[in-house]
Amino acid sequence: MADSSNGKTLSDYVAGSFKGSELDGLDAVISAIAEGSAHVHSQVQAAALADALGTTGETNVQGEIVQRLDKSSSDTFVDVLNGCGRVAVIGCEEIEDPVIAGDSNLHEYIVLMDPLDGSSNIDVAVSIGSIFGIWRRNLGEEVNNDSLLKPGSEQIAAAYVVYGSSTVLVIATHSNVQGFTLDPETGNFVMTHPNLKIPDQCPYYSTNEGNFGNLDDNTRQAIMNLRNSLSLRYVGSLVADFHRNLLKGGIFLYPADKGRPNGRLRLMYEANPLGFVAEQAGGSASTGSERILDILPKELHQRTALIIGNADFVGDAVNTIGG
Ligand code: AHM
Ligand code: MG
Repeated sequence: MADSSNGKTLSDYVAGSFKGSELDGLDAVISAIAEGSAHVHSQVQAAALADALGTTGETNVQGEIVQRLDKSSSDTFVDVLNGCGRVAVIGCEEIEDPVIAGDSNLHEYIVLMDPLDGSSNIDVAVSIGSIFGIWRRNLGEEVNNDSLLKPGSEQIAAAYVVYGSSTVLVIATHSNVQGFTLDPETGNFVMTHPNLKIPDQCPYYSTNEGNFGNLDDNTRQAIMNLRNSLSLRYVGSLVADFHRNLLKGGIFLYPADKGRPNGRLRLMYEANPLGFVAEQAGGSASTGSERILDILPKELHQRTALIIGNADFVGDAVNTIGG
């Protein structure tokens, strides 16, 4: 449950948690993400007033239309992450190739990110978010375009931000998930959701029911099982759906379908980071046949099916999909 009495800021938390440990330097990476998130929060809040909604007229590497806020949030996070002096290489949904820092051989961290998740909701004042997976690299290894092709199980931290009715930043390290809310007056993130664990109860399922007709028989059965006992909640922004299910209990499914045999969501900067958060909070994440974090990635922008949330319900769905 949220405990707003704590009052600890994100700066207090990172300063006391990583310095001098094997995660030394992670404080700078997390602080950069927080700084960028506060900036993107302001961009999102003011977008309509600043005439910053709508598209750039470009399509990204996924073949999707780039929103202006997609581009500005990508630029913001690339700047702060490069500026923190700890990140060797960044992989980003909006950028085709990895961004390698000039002095990358000195930097220990790799960050993969979806800088603004929930593109279809950007222009309509519905919750959107940012997602980050963080890996540590071996300083002895050369940094190149393949340096970030590591399995999700090797993440040392993950984070996401929801720009919703409030702006919340959730950070996961091993067995440790902490939530912070942005105080827009001060620009500080304050700990409001300490020690998050996904609840045992599972009142919600989240899926795009419009895709039902394109699913195979077993996946349809898995969805029908959920329909019979749970309430449907689907925002259409992965971060927002995941966050609700983490706090209230639930399961999210974006399975493979006839038109998308590899699923719709991206492995490296959507499924892996949220899979890491889910597992640290006592939940789980699967493709329907394999643990998300065990996938050996082949390319930066690869897609995956994703079933994530309450471990028991994910397990039941996977069993039904597997037949
Ligand atoms: P995006 O990263 O371009 O925003 O796309 C990912 C989004 C997820 O946030 C969400 O879960 C999914 O796409 C919604 O897809 P659909 O509109 O097919 O239901
Ligand atoms: Mg996304």
